Amino acid sequence: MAILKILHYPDKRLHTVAAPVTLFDEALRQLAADMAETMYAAPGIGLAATQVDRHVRMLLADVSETHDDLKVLVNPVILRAEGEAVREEGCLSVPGIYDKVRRAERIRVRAQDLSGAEFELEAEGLLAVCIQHEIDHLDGKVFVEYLSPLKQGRIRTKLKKQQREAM
Ligand code: K1U
Ligand code: ZN
Repeated sequence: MAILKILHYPDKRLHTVAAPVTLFDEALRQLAADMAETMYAAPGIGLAATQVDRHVRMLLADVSETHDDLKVLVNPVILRAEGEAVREEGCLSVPGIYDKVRRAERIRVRAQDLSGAEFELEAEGLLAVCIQHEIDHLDGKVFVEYLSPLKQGRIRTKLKKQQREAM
């Protein structure tokens, strides 16, 4: 397994729309294993393939405290979204920035597993928020895009400065 490099906002590659997965092969399983290692090491509760510069529709989520409830969703589609919740979000691609975002409170998702088998999942609370956040990544959207243009500008300036200082 390997720890992959996570792209940081405002990297343009984070705005790539990921392609559907059509091949459920060993390379896909290896990518999922590497993404899991990367997510747990970060540490994070979710990770989309987009964030590690692989533009295929696969996301991981594990909101358990014990890191033993890994969910791998390939080609996820939200079938139903209900209610509204405003929660503080973070993002491994936007380090050190946390802000409130309004999303659906409960969702039903259809996805495929690493063998290509279809399944459906009901999620609520943090898991529902996390899956919506990761699907946004697959669609090329970063959570800061829900914030005001003023906040987005400040975040961009702060992260560019951090990146310059790290060079
Ligand atoms: O997509 C990502 O960048 C991962 C992100 C997922 C997420 C967090 C909160 C709300 C919505 C989506 C993170 O995991 S940020 C880190 C984080 O929230 C966390 C890290 C360790 C323990 C608990 C939470
Ligand atoms: Zn994120």
